[in-house]
Amino acid sequence: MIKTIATKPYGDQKPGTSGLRKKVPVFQQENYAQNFIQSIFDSLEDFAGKTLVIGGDGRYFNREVIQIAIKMAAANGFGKVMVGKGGILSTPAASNLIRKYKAFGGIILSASHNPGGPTEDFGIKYNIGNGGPAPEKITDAIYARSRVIDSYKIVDAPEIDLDRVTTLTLDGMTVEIIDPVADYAELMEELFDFPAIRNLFSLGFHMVFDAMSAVTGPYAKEIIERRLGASEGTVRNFTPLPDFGGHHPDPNLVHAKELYDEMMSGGDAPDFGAASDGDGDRNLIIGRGIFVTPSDSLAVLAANAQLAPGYSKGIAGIARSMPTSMAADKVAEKRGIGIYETPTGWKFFGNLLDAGKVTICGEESAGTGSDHVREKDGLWAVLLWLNILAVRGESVEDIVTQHWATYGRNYYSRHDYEGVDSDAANGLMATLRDKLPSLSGTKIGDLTVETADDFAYHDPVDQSVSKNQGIRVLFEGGSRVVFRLSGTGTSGATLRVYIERYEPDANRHNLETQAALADLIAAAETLADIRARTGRDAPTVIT
Ligand code: VG1
Ligand code: CO
Repeated sequence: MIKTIATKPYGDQKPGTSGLRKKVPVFQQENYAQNFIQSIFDSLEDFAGKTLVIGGDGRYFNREVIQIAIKMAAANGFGKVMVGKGGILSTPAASNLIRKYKAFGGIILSASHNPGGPTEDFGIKYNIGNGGPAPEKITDAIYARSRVIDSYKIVDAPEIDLDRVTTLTLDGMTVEIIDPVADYAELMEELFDFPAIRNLFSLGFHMVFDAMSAVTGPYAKEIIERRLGASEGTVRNFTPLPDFGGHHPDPNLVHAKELYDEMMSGGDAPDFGAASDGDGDRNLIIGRGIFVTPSDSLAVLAANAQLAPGYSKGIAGIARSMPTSMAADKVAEKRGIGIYETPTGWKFFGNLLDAGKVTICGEESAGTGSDHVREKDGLWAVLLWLNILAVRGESVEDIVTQHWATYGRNYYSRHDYEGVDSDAANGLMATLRDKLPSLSGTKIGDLTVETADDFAYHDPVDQSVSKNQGIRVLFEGGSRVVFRLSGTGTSGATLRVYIERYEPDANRHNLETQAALADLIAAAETLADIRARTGRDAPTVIT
């Protein structure tokens, strides 16, 4: 039976970089999740009888919201929902399902790399029929709707058993509980040379993968250990836990420090270390003795993708988010293929991928992916690396060093100041913005500002314009500093400062990154007065 329930709008349901993210207690307010889900449905057209994919990263509150979403989908007229068993679907696996089964769209429950638990983070994201995150036109409509919503529709029914693969009917709608891993694993087998990778493992190649007690555990177990024959124990922390074991499921050098230390431990270290985040779309790549920055990883993967069967015809072009280093641009220039610079967030890659302008995309925040789905894909990146390592028969360090020798090295680092007072962070950005017109030609230490602007993106496919996407200061010689505020945080503001320096000289490719960037780090402080404005002596996280 369909019930229409009266509700009152909340004013704060504006989706950020990747969906709506709030603390769990915020989501637990009366009808909070229901309001947002109904606002999504109210912003869509012509979905009667069609299919909706539903799943999440298994974090605290996942199961409750999945029950709500299924019952609301039935009440709103969807014909079918496909739900990952146990409520589990990694973000890239959900994207694949939407595409493969030509679903109308999908609801993904995740706050990605943010911690989980009763007082931590939760999130809801809507993906469209191409499998990718809803573009701004839709997220703006959802937000507008959420501000005036006065009722939602839900089917009155008992709890649905999510833990058995089965098909049932709910008030005329089909509910398919599916194996969350099978379709995704099949896609990976199509893209990569599994026999070559199996052979690599049989020769004693030693890998460790940290699933960070998050969603990739079951995927990595099936693919890396069962299908590729890596020894049992290769995949660690493989059981998705509602609170990720109390950790941040963020595969960076701070939150995956144990893995990093192991990989840096010398001659006995594994050949290859990797990790993925809460919802499985990010990746961390570390070779024995060498951390590969996500920006470098994007460039290396783009330069070598043709070694994997799925990309044997070559790639059409590369897209990167604006703050991502320009290492990928060097590859594109040399290959004579397109290079696109988009705002932060995967939703901006969708049009370029759909139009066939690019094959591989990446972000400095550890996101890499291709046209196989419309989300970034952590395990995909790990498997492409494995495929390249298997074919080239060289170490990660050798491959990266040779890459730098060929293209030059883009020293790169991101400094995050988390949990900063919002007014202070906004003040810092506003002051910088005001300075922009007068910056060209200014000298800071030995650096001279060439240009400075507030990045605006003109989508070449649908001509939409997105403004205020980050302040970038470009120095003579190709170095740059970028400032922007995070759109995924749930308390206060996070200031991100991105720092990059290009070094063509191979004799200078062995510097310590922070040292290589020291003059630019100092220039960022001079430009933005970070210490005084944030009250912080140092960044919270350096990646
Ligand atoms: C961050 C990253 C961005 C990424 C986004 C979602 O956004 O910088 O590159 O696409 O997270 O990633 P922001 O606005 O906080 O800088 V995930 O893995 O949290 O879906
Ligand atoms: Co993520």
